Order: sequence, then C-alpha cells, then structure tokens
Amino acid sequence: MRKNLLFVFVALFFTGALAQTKPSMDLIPVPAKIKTNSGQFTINSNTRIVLSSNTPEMQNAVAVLNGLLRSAAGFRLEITETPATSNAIVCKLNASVSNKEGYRLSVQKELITLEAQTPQGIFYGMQTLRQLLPFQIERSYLSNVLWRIPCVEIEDAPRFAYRGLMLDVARHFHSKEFVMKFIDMLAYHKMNRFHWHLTDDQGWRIEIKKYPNLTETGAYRNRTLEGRYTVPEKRKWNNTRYGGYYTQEDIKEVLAYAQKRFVTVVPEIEMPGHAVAALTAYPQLSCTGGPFEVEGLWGVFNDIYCPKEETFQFLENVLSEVADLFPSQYIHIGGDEAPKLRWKNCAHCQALIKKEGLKDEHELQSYFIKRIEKFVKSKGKRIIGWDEILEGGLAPNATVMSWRGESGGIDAAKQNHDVIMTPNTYVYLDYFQANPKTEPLSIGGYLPLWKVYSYNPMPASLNQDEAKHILGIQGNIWTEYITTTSHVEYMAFPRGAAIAETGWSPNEKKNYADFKERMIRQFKRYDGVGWNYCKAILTEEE
Ligand code: TNX
Repeated sequence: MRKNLLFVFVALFFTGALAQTKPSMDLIPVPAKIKTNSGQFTINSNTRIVLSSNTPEMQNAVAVLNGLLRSAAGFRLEITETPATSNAIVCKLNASVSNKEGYRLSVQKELITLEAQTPQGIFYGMQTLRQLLPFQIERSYLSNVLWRIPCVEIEDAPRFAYRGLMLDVARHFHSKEFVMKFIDMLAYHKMNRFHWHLTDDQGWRIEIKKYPNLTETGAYRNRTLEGRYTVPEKRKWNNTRYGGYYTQEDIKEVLAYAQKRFVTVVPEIEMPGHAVAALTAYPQLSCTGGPFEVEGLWGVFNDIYCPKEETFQFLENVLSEVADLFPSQYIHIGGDEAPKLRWKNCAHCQALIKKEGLKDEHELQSYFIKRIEKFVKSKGKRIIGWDEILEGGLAPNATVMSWRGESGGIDAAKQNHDVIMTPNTYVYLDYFQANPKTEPLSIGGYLPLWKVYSYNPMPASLNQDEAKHILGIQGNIWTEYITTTSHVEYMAFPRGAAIAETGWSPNEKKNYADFKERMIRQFKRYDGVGWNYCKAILTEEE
C-alpha cells in the first residue's frame, strides 16, 4: 500500500513537472492555417531577435514578448540586424505576405522565422509565439521553466480589418492605467481597435482646452443611482460626488501605449443626444437654456444639443481638438438615442426645419449629422455613428455601427456604407453571461459565451459587393452597472476572446467545443497577467 502511494506521489510529481514546461497549443484566435511538427525550439538567454530592418515600428513589434521574457525568464533577448541561422527569432518584412496584418511563422528546432508585410503582422506573429510559450510567460521570474515553443508552420491573417472592444468611461470612470491594461488585453487577442466612449449624460471625460467647464463641471455628478433602475419612488441614491476625466496629456500617454501595440483608439464624442453633462457645463447649447445637472440616473434623456449656430461652433471646436489629438482615421460622433421632444417644441428648430426644407425632426437630426460629417471630413477624418444615423438619411461618408441588432448594418451596407457590427443581440458585454440569480447586478439581457461565439458578423442577405462593407466586429462594455475595473475585466473576458476569434479566424475554423477547451487552458494565462474573468464555462452544461 505504502509502495503504491509512493508510486502515485512520484508519478504526480513528474506529470506536474512535465506539465509545467509542456509546450502549449492554446491559441486564441485560432490561426487560419496551422501544421504542427515534432520537436521544439527553446528560447534561452542567448537567443537573439534578428530584425530585417531595425525601425522603431519593428522594435515595437517585438517589444511586448521581449518584455514578458524579461519578467518571466529573467532575461531580455538581444535585438540585432546581423543575420543568424540558429538560436534566433528572425523577423522579416516580406511584401509577398498578402494581408497587411497577416504573418507566416515557421518554428523549427534551430530557428524561428517570422515574416509579414508590415510590423503589425510581425507583432501578431509575436503574440502567437507568446501563446505558444508555456503559460508561465505571463508570470514573473520563474527560473525553472524551459521556454519551449513547439515546431509549427502557421499562415495566418485576419478575416476582418476592424476587431475591437468599446469601453464606456462616462457612466463609470476608469483610470488611464486601466485603459492601458485593457489595450494590452485587446492586443493579446489580436484586436486592433479600442473605441473609447468619452462623453455621455453622466460625465464628460476628456479635457477640451477651449471649454474648461466641460471637465470642471461636466466630469462630476452629485449622485448616482444605487442598485437597479426602478420606478422613481423606489430609487435609492448614493450621494457621493463622483467623477474624473483624462487630461490631454493622459490621452497622449494612452495613445502612445496603444500605438506600440498596434491598437487604434477611436474616440467617441456623443451628439446630439447623451449630452446632459455637456449641457450642464454650457446650458446655452440646449433648446431650453437649462439649468441641468450631470445625470446620476441611467437611460435616455430629453435634453439634447440644440442645432443652433453656437452649438455647431462649439462642437466644431471640440472636434478640432479631438482630431488633433487622436491619429485615428475615425471619430465616432454617437448619434444614438436622441429624443426629438425638445426640437419639436423649439421655435429655432422648427424655423430651421422650414428653412432647410426638412420633413421633420428626424431629417433635422440627419441635417445635424451631415453638417458634422462635413466638418470632420474637412479635418481629414471620417465619422462613425450608431445606427440611428440612418434615420432621415445617411451622411455621405458615414460608417455605421449596427447596435440594435443587425438590420441597421444590413441597410447601411446595401446603401454602400461601411459597417461595423456590434449587435446587442450577440456582443453586448454589459449583459448577463450566466444565471442572473448568482451573477453580479447587470443591465439585463443574457449573452453567455457560446451565444457570443456563435455570432457571424457577415449577414447572409448581402451580395458580394455589399459584403465588402462589413468591416468587422466590436463588443461593447457599457458601464452603468460596472463600477470597478475588476468587474469590467469580468464582463469583458472570456466573451471578448470569442469576439476576437470571430473577428480574426476563418468562419469555417470556428468550433465552440474546441474554442471552449482552448479558452479554459487560456485561463492560466489570464491568471498570470492578473486579469479577472468569468468562470461560468467551467460549470456550463453541454
Ligand atoms: C444603449 S448602444 C445605449 C447605451 C447604453 C446601452 C446599455 C447605444 C448606442 N446606446 O447608451 O449604455 O444601451 O446596454
């Protein structure tokens, strides 16, 4: 008996030790083509990174993995332009790799070769290497790990050019440090867009030099709804003053951080609705003149920007600063949930409708967005708007984010407009992901991991030309009920990983059972990074 126990103990010890250095195959998103071979490459302190051209962008492409090696393995790899035939990771730019973000990775026992058309492709190849390394790569200093990478041949490229997540920092503010951590997680999953929802009724979060009141007044609210949104008599309030904002210096820091990880930051400045925080700071931009209070309640509010010359001047000045700050080709201008009540009762609005020969307030909203679109275009940028911007006629170069299901996106694509699919029927990450009885309070809905994963952003009803307008997919994290960063993480992952795979991997490669297995293995990596996540799939019934 004792002998048997000893045997079990020894066996456990060895399998445990082996498991610790076992090369990994947890890849998320799953690559387009992968062939595994026998053997492995081992990274040691003498391994070099050879760059075909030693530019800052190429250095960025390899920096993340090299930084992880330093903290996990205790050494950083030497970067050189001197060619090598062994013990090196050779990164080459090669125009024959067809997709701008694609890469070819060949791991052989003696040498790793990584080729891509652009440094961004090299970066994604490095993220693949990161996930091929033992999970301990995400942890700090572990001297007993063998840094092995299994021999593989991978050819990989994204299915969609736009792969992102949105974070609402207006309802609950999250620090720039957290935003950087969030960007890390996007990049880890080969996502390339961070949509930053910076303004809403409950707070204005971006410093605008010309209008200091936007943040002095608009970034703070005096009370916040506590618990669930209920009938007025039953509401409970937390009366602590709440708020915060990013200075333009903070934003520059975030942008530099994102750029190094090949993530484009798309800023959103909401108009004409979701504007109570701005109207509290500058009530003259409303139809009634106010006064207003930065909202502490969630929902849709009647006070929106009034389409006066003064308002357009204000918005153009705001957008000028935003355009100067953000390198993104896109500025998101919101456009959603703007009730028309104030415009209906406003003499100026009614006169403007007449003067411009518009049919109604919906066409007035379209007039509003078209004017803004023209201005944004004059700054060399393009607008994105939520699907309400379809109502009353689309602005000429607008890209549409389809959020109320997919129909807005389908309409827009049929009108030859670009579309990003973010339907609340599949990718609203503020919705419940498991049994509401045991989950933290949420806005509602029910989108478990399998459901998010099941989404195909390419609607079957589009013809080939229309299909080209589907640029990609984005998950949205609205934060009415998400007050802490660890809760953001919990809502974002693993569902964000399902969105990443949907955005990157070929549709025919998607398989939920396989994804789920890889996902469960990925959890060790999330633990290593220090990332909170929902574990519901561990107990999910098949
Ligand atoms: C709708 S999605 C909104 C947001 C809310 C969200 C909650 C969209 C364009 N508007 O203002 O936060 O629902 O799920």
